Amino acid sequence: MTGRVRSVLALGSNLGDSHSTLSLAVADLVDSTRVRLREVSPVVRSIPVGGPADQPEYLNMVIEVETDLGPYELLAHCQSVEEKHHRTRDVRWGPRTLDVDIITFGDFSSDDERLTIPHPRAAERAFVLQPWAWMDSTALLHGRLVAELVSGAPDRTGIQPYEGADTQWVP
Ligand code: A4P
Ligand code: MG
Repeated sequence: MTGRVRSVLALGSNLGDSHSTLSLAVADLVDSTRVRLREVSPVVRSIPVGGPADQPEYLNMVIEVETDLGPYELLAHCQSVEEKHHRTRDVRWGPRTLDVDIITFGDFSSDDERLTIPHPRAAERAFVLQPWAWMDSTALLHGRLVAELVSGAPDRTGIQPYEGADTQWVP
């Protein structure tokens, strides 16, 4: 693959100071001449999907970057940023200080377990789709408008814009 490719990355956090973790992680992800930031979504609060009961709510966001890294190099870069923010992998879908997933990578598609592109669960997850649609109302996933996919996502009612740590939210 040559040239620069646009890629959408999804970030999530539900442990620690999630808002500052997300801000620092965006800065770390684009702190490279090889990964440029193009767009940033609003941060949303979201009800946990799957995983252990009683885990805290998440903050989620997406960004669009432009990169000349290959897809596996970008995955390694995302994982190094997760490590930097003390991500440990204990429980699948369990609480985490930082999760960074590659949602799309240009037109590239792959069903490799190590890197599945587009991300296999993104099309049904409002915590990815809603911030993405707010960032880019024309975005497409699997040939469908992301803004329309949101309305079919089971967790869509569990999403709201993040307006600061002190705001009350009764979903
Ligand atoms: N991997 C394969 N494809 C990709 C990809 N496109 N991007 C592999 C990133 N990684 C990919 O990921 C496990 C393995 O997936 C990696 O080794 C990589 O090679 P992980 O990050 O170690 O584990 P995980 O995140 O616990 O698993 P997974 O399957 O990525 O979980 P999901 O599907 O990302 O779900 N609810 C709310 N409200 N907000 C959230 O952010 N996140 C999850 C995690 C569940 N519920 C949530 C949220
Ligand atoms: Mg992940």
